[in-house]
Amino acid sequence: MLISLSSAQQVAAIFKNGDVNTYTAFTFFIGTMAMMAAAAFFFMEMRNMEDKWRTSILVSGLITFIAAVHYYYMRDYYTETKESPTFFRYVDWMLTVPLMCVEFYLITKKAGAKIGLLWKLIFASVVMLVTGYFGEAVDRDNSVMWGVLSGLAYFYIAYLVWFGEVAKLAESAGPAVAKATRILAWFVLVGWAIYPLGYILGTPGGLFGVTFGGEESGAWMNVVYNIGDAVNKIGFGLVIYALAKSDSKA
Ligand SMILES: *C/C=C(C)/C=C/C=C(C)/C=C/C1=C(C)CCCC1(C)C
Repeated sequence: MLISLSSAQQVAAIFKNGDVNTYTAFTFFIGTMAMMAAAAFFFMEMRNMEDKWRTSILVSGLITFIAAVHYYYMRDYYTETKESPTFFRYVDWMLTVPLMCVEFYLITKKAGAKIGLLWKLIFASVVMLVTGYFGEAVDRDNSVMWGVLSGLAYFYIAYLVWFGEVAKLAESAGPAVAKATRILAWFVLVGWAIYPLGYILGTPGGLFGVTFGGEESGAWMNVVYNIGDAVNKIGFGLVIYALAKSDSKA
């Protein structure tokens, strides 16, 4: 059964005693539902689009569907153990972030994007996530170094979509694609920056050991990541959806 009784009880409990555990469980729960709804929406809307946009909408659906499944497991893991579901989190990201790179490739392909660009984006995202995983789960003592390495790969992706090949191709692909790409570039710069914030909060001594709501900052890491995922996965998909829809009408 997808929605266990305990989830419903947890949701009810949140409004009674809002501590970090209940907020975390709540955002996992809401995250699962939101990702499921978004996936259903994108899959259903596929057939209302012109052929050339169907793959892009399919990829938006896959990103949110994969996230929904991982959120289901992460919520379970978290409520059972009260520990960060780091492994599921990174498996999710390893699947969904490269798919976001595929989105950039697909919308600039019409302007001549080569497969090499896709591999560059995917390679950078894998470096970003593997180094992040090392800092969070394997070699925690050196989390600052791993975080910096991960950040370099992140800036490279941001560079490609703001000023590099992606930006240039999008400019020559017409105003609709150029505009959508600029919005997606903002997602990468601002939306994706939520994650290093979560990482810094979750790193021992991160943010100089500040506390929120009586908890050490690290306790809030999953809330921050869950907000980031909702903004980025659903928002990203909706930008692609709006682009495909306006172009399918025109
Ligand atoms: C749907 C999931 C997305 C868009 C995940 C994106 C994740 C990042 C941009 C993570 C970036 C990180 C850094 C830039 C430094 C610290 C380690 C990470 C992995 C949290």
